[in-house]
Amino acid sequence: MSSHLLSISRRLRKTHFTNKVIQSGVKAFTVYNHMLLPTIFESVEEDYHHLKKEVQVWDVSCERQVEIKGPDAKQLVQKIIPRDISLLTQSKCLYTPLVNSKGGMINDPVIIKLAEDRYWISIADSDALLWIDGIATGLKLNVTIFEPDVSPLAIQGPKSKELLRRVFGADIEKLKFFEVGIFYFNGLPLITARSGFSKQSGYEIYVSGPDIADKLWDSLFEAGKDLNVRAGCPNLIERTEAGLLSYGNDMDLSNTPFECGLGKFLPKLIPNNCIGAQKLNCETTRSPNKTIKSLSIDCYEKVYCDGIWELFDSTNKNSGQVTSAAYSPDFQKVVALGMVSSNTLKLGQNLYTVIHGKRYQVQVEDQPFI
Ligand code: THG
Repeated sequence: MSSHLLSISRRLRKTHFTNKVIQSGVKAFTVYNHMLLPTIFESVEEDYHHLKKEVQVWDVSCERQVEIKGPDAKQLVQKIIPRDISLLTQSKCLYTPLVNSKGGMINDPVIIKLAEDRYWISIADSDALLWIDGIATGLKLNVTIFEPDVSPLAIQGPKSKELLRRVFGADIEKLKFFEVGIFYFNGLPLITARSGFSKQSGYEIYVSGPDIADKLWDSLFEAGKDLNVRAGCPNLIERTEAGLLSYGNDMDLSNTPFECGLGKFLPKLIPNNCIGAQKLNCETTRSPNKTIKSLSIDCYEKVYCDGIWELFDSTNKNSGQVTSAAYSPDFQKVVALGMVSSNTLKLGQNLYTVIHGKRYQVQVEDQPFI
C-alpha cells in the first residue's frame, strides 16, 4: 500500500474525532465521502490481529447520513431501494443497494428509520445525496434532503459488548445483530446499532454534533483500559476475508446488485415503486454474466490490490478482475474478492492472475473466509 501525504483543506473534511485519532497515532488516512477515514494505526497486519482479539474504536464519521424528512419520505426511500420498505422498522437497520433506473449500484448504504417520515441513509463512498435530491425534485416529492452533522463511531471486536456494557449499562446486551436502540451517555440519548464494517461483532453509535465527541471517546478508552481498547479502522484484511463489499473498489455504478452477490437480500419480485424494478425484474439481469466471489490466491507476499489485476482461465481467456486483495496472516495466503465471469464459474476452470509481473494460481471459494 504505497502512501503519500494528503493536503487537508475545507474540501477534504476533518471529523469531530480527527484530533483524537491523530493523538492515538494514526499512520495513514484515505478519503471517503470527501472526509478523512483512518486506514492504518500500527500496521494493517497488527491492526487485524488486534481487531480479531480485542476491541477497537473506529472514527467512521465518513459514513455520512443523508436525511430524508417529510410527508413523502417513505415513498422516496422505496423509489431508490429494491428491498421492500416494509422490512424497515424503527428498531432495525437495513443494508440495501441504492439503484438507478438501469439497475446500476448508486451506493450500498445501511438505512435507519427514525420516524414514519424521517430516515437516515448511512452511505458508502459516492455522492448519493445529489442523486436522491434529483429524484425528489424530478418527482416533485414533499421532502427535505440534507446531510445532518452526525458522525458514526464504531466499536468493533469480540470485546465490544463488554466495553459498551460498561459505558451504556446492561441493556446493551439485549441488542441483536442489526437492531437499533437508544442508549444514554451522560444523560444524552444516543442512537446505537449492533452493526459495523467487520465480522468481529460490534456496534455503531450515531453521534450528533461535536459536543460529546471528545468526552465519549475518552470514556470508551478509560472504561476499556484493561480490555486493551485501541483506536482502529475498517481493516482491509478482515473485511476481505469476511466478504464485506467496498463501494468503488468491488463494485460501482456499472454493476447491478445481482452481479455484486446482493441478490440474496432482494425479494423475488422487486417492488414496482422502485425506479430500478423493471430492469431488476428482468431474467437477464437476475442471472448476470459475472459475479463477485471470494478468491484464494496462491501468493504469500504482502500485496494489496490498488490497480487492475486481471483474471485468466487455463486457455488464457480473460475471466474477470480481482477487486480487493490482501495477505491474510490467519489463512496464510492472499484472500481476495473479484468479479468472475459466470461461464468460467460454470466450467469450474482453474484461474490465474498476474501481480507485479508474476503469475499466481487463483481458486474461487463458495463462501467468505470465516
Ligand atoms: N455502517 C454504517 N454505514 C455504512 C457502513 C457501515 N455506510 C458505508 C458502508 N459501511 C456500507 N456498506 C456496508 C456493507 C456491508 C454491511 C454494511 C454496510 C454489512 N453487511 C452484512 C453482510 O453482508 O453480511 C450484513 C447484512 C445483513 O445481514 O443485512 O453489515 O458499516 N452505518
